[in-house]
Amino acid sequence: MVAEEKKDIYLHSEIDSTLKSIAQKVLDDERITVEEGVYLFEHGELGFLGSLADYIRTKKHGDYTYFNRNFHIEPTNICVFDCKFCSYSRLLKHRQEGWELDSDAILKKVKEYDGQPVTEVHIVGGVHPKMGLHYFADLIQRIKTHRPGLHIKAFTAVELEYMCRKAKVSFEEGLTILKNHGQDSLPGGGAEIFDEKIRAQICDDKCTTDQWLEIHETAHKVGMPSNATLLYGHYENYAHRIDHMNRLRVLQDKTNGFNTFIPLKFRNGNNQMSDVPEVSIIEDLKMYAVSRIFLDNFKHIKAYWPMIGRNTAQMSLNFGVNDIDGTIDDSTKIYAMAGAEEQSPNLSTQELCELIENIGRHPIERGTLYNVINDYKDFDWSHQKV
Ligand code: V47
Ligand code: SF4
Repeated sequence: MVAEEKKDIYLHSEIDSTLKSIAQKVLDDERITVEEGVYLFEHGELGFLGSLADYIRTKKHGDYTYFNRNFHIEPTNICVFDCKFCSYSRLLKHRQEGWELDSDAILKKVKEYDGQPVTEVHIVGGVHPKMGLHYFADLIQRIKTHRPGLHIKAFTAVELEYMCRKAKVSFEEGLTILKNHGQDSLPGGGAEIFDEKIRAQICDDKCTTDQWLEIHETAHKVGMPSNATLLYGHYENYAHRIDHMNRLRVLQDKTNGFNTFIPLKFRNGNNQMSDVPEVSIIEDLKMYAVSRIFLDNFKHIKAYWPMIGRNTAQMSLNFGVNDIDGTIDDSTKIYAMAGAEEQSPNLSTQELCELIENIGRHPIERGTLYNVINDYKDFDWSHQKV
């Protein structure tokens, strides 16, 4: 549908005057305010939010839908912190239930992917008191030396804050050391929810909101881009979600260092918040759509399919999402342990591409920084199994 026809839909459908004026702003390429963001969550029905988000996505990306080929390494699930939503970590006192991989074991895992066409390794885990900045810097260097072309996306701001504190270095010094040893970028985890009161309810002992933002700002300054997440569907309300996105939008205006925004749905399996019901798929789609509309300075919105399942991930592509990540195997345990949709996340490249093509989009394998690696439009799969 061409943009002009779409414009008519927004302006003539049965929506109130505030929603109309928000739609008009979007069509005029104007930024919406915090109050308008909250209004969209509270009063925008799903179809309306979807068309608005899809209009923006189409304008930014056309039919391109991205995925990448990566694998995850989780060095340990021992963690000094005690986030109430976490199903994965084992406190030090329950150490026997945890795992700790030393540097040789991690390098061995990297070597298992030798010869496979992966472009990224994603390294995150619990915050282990004995695995410090210099241990990880050395590990990164060993991985980089072994496979120089592999993009290393590693350590959440939570891990980084702890590493720098223990090593008694500033964030800038710590991040520069890691960068000089070969780290390329930061993942978006640990953001949870920025509102200080809700954050204290779900994770009161780890890095603060201000520290999370400072670490990402510093990473951007020293030349490492990063992602951002938001954990939704627990104690927060719509205003908290918009406040979170607004703090990201302000920082992105300053640094332009964020690649992608990833809303993460709270899953209630096996954690201290198991009494909190999970939100519906409608709410998931609303979250994607409003983030696409609100975060005008973020180029990409990613749905992490192992968490929400391949069907919801496919639907999300009509609600502003233009990237569905793409782990190639079941190398991450974080979500399976929380009751995520995909207990053994494994989609072949062909399946990922079909999922994208089945809704009329154009599958693109990307590198971490959204460089095009392979264009899979109308790819002939009969000769190749990848
Ligand atoms: O910060 C933990 C979340 C995050 C639960 O940057 C949970 O490309 C839901 O951020 N229910 C870490 N979520 C993972 C992460 C991530 C994942 C994929 C890609 C990227 C990227 C980043 O996982 C944590 C927390 O928000 N998490 N437990 C749970 N029960
Ligand atoms: Fe530790 Fe991360 Fe789990 Fe929090 S979410 S307890 S920091 S592993």
